[in-house]
Amino acid sequence: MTLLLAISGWDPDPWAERFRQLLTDRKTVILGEPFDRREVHYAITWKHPHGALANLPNLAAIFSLGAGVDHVLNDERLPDVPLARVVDTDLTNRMSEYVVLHCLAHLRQLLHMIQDQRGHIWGENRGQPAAKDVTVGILGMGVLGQDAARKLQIMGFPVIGWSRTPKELEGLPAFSGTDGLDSFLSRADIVVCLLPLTSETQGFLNRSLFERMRKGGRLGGPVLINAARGGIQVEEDILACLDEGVLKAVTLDVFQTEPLPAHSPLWEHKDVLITPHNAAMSSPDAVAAQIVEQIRKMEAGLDLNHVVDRDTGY
Ligand code: NDP
Ligand code: OXD
Repeated sequence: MTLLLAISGWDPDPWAERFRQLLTDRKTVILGEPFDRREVHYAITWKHPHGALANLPNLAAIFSLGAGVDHVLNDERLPDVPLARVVDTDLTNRMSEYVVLHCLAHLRQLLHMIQDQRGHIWGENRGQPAAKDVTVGILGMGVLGQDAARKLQIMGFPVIGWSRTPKELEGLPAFSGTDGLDSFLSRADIVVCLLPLTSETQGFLNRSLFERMRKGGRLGGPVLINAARGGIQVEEDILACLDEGVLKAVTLDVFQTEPLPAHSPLWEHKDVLITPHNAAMSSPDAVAAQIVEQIRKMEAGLDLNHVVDRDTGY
């Protein structure tokens, strides 16, 4: 039985090494090495080349190395076998660190502080709103959204959430669906996007949404943080809305094209914080062990965890 690692954009070697350590009774191959297609029972993917998982007659399951699976589902030749995604404590904690970091950065006006420092300006008279006066709204109240919400509450932020289906979350006002979106947007000073990229969320962070975000809050305008997927945002609208004052500031970890092209005006914009799609990296140590556990479960006749619903796309 062979495990096929079909990874692009990340170094496959640490993954192969970890799987080989954990599964000594199997063969692990990296796409590009010679292998017998009939022997492959499991495929492990991060942005695999489209079609690379077709013609594997004994394939039993596909495992995404990321929490998001848009990179898998956009392959039109994807075999019809169960697809499981990553739900991992380490990855969840990393994302919450990122969300808390960037909410605090905007609360404490870090972008202005950096500019003041570069200009040798002692800007002590800038206002300093407290976390309790700034509401954070999280788009996407799944595994990552719920954990980030709890950690933001510990920092003192009032937090609200929005999801596709209605939710009851203790101590956390929750909105859902198209009907609940405007109420959600009108209450949030900082909007954090932790949605999956699907046919419904493609281009969702656009001018129409920014114009419906809360105005006049303690930050002097709405702030957007997108740590989900670049395909959810319309970068042209973000830039125009920043320039027109519709948006106050943004943090972006993900982009329509990655790596973000050197000529993108986002790099230079004074109200933009950029990180290189590293809000929450999958760690080979934690994630490979989880996939091996899933393989063992499957082989014991049990159901896989975290199986993706191909109809909803997440
Ligand atoms: P989950 O599947 O656990 O949660 C997704 C949430 O989004 C759910 O609450 C779901 O609603 C909601 N949702 C989905 N579609 C819609 C819609 N059309 N309208 C409203 N709400 C919607 O995912 P995770 O929390 O594990 O991960 C979220 C995303 O974060 C991933 O898909 C990935 O793209 C991104 N990510 C980015 C990383 C980075 O480094 N930048 C790292 C890891 C993940 P409901 O609860 O009703 O189903
Ligand atoms: C993920 C990611 O989806 O790292 O896990 O983007």
